[in-house]
Amino acid sequence: MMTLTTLTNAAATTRLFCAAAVIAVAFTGFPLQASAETFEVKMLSRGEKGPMVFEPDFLEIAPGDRVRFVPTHKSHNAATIDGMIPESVEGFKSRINDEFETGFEKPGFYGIKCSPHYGMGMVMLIKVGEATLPQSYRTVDVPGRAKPRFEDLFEQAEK
Ligand SMILES: [Cu+2]
Repeated sequence: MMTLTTLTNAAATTRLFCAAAVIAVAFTGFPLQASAETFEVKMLSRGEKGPMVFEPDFLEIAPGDRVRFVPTHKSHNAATIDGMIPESVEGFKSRINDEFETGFEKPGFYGIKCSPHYGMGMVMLIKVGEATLPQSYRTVDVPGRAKPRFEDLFEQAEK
C-alpha cells in the first residue's frame, strides 16, 4: 500500500514538473519578441552637423524596432520620401511639432525628411535589417541642400 502511494505521488510530481516546464517555455518565448528596441531621433533647428537636422541622421535598426521622432525644437516633422522606402511599404508623415513613433518591419532603407525644411537639407536615413542600398535611391530628385547630406548618408550606409 505504501509503495503505491509513493508511486502515485511521484507520478503527480512528474506531471507537475512537466506543466511547470511548459509554462517556463511559454514565458521565455516572450522576451525574444519584446526585445525590439525603440530608438530616439531628435528634430533640431540646430545640431552638431549644422542647421535643420535629425540627430542622429543615420540609424541601423533591426526589423521590428521602433523609432520615436522627438520635436526637441519647434516646427519640424518626419515624413518618408517618395522613392526612398522599400517596395510595398506605406509611407508616413507626422504632424508638425508632434512626437511621433513608428515601427519598421520590412528590411531596407528608409529616407526621411522634415517637410518644412526638406529644402534646407533636413533629411535622415534608416537602415532596417540586412539590406543593400538600391541604386534608384541615388536618382531620386532631392533638393540641392539635401543632396550632399544624402551622399554622406549613402556612404555610411554602404560601409
Ligand atoms: Cu524641420
